[in-house]
Amino acid sequence: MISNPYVFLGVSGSRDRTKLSFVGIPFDSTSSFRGGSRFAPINIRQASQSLETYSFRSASSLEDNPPVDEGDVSVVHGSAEATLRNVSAVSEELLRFRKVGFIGGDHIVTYGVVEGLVKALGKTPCVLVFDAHLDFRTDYLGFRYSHACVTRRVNELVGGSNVMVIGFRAVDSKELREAREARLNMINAYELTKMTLREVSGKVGDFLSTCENTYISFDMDVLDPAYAPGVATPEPEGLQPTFTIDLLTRVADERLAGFDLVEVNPLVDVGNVTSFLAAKILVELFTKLTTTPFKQPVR
Ligand SMILES: [Mn+2]
Repeated sequence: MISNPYVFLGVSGSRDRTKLSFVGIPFDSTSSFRGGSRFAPINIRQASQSLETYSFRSASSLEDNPPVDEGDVSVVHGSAEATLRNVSAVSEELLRFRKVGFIGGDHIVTYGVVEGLVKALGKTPCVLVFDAHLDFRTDYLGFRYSHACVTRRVNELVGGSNVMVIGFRAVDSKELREAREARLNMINAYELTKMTLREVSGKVGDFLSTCENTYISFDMDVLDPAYAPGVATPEPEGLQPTFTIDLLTRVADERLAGFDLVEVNPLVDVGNVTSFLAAKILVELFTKLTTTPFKQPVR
């Protein structure tokens, strides 16, 4: 692990008081369109310095119990395999005893986190993916460990009926067909934007109803590029922030072992708005988790 000049929210929490951690994964070697998400952990930390810690959703503040900023995973630029081994080791060790927000980095880092979680649990969690893309290709440009294949790889780890992807609107017809064949649970953006919050959370709740442990992977590009332009692969007609944060905080209950937020790219951002929104999402999610009774992952 590598420590940083900035920590999330400007102050790192006490390990005794809080079982929440913040971990950066500054790796973007599989980005195929516009690289730069390796700078997201430091930028989101910096943006967070100016945010307040009170959440009206949770009627609570992170002020007294901010997450412990563990620093960044040592990454190996150019090697997804070597980086994922490090991510998996950190994830396995931390997720046994703590709930962790992992901040990418490009989306492939999710594979390492989920692999570590499966080892920590000794069984498979349910994985809820927010993403503009299905990321269900067998390989992309010849690489299996690419951001464009991550949901396929996660599906191989935990099984299709244990994965739900919501908010997607960018697919090719072959990957859509294969996702259906793999029994992936899906709510695309076109369906989702016509549903009420109650309808969507009901559908997600049904999917999670049989799960002992859950994990959320949040790709920032699920949001509309008007709100989150600083991402590696923007896709128009996305979700709105308030609706999305309401949904996220509703489904993040005591079963949530950990989550990630990936694909913020400060190099193509506009006035840092994407990093500010990412930091806000983290404040809301972490606050929700501090107001939820802590439950050790079920092994
Ligand atoms: Mn994506």
